[in-house]
Amino acid sequence: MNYIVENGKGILAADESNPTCKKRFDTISVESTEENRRDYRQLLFQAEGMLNNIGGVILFDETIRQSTSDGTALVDLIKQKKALPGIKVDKGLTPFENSDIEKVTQGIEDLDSRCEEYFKMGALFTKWRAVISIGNNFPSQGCIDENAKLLARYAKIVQNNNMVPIVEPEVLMDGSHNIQECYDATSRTLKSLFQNLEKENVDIPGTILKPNMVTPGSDYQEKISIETVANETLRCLHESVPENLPAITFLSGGQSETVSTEHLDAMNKIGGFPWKLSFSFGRALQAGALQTWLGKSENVDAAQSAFSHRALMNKKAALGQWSINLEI
Ligand code: 5MM
Repeated sequence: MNYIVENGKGILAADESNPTCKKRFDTISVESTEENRRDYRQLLFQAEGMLNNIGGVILFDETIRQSTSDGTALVDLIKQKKALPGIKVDKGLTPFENSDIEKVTQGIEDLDSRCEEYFKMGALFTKWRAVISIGNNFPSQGCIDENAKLLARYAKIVQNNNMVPIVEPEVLMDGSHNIQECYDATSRTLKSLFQNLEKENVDIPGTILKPNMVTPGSDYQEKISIETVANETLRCLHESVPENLPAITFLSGGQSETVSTEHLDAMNKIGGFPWKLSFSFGRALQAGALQTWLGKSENVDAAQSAFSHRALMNKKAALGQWSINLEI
């Protein structure tokens, strides 16, 4: 597991479910067919910047079974770049107790047998995403606790199957809430998560946390400084995350590519924490590559360069060595 985040390396989250992939492809007017999804993921996994910057890739069920047109398994492309293959094992969201807004994550019933299969297919780590929303009367403690309980049961099952679980409790950026409201929701979520992990006897040194950063909502009007987000995120983590957790790999959650990098870099420059602090970005690693690719084979090289650049920038940020001059 340490390998995944060694020397500033991080994780590429390429585990978009087919509906999410369609949303991303719609922005570049590319049809979300199985072949196009395969071609796009192949482009990413073959990019030069995978090497030394990306320690693990989270795949979706369809992708772990796919091969290139010349018959190379996509899992093998990842291994050729010295990264470890991982797999998203949750089955998406369903309403929490008939709520219109709050959600719980599905997929626990047959998780054990699916883990057995994924391990045989080469997966070495897994991911389960829970989603927490902020609004007038939520998140409710009931929804937080139910999601935390499921994350803990998931982590235990995965460890029993000899893989490393990534626990992802994502407090969404959607809304106009301020940074304090995000802090409170994140803090309650992390506290409940670690209480439940302990209750389930999950091995914390064998677990990775994938949290949101503590930011205001995406519709919040005031500008909040990079330093404030970095300080509030670290304060929140210090308050709730045990010291024997080895690694925290952030999601980007809708922040732009550069802002995600800047926040990660600012936290690593502050330092003073016991965990490795790195990235497990989806959109913040892929946005530029996707907009460059546009589904055209003649754009593959340029799209790979865009992705490789982002991967390197985030590695620098995970080491606290990023600066804006490197972006040019
Ligand atoms: C890449 O998207 C992942 C799967 O989401 P869906 O089940 O909704 O398709 C998602 O879990 C992702 O790994 C995280 O949200 C991190 O991605 P971002 O874009 O927030 O960095």
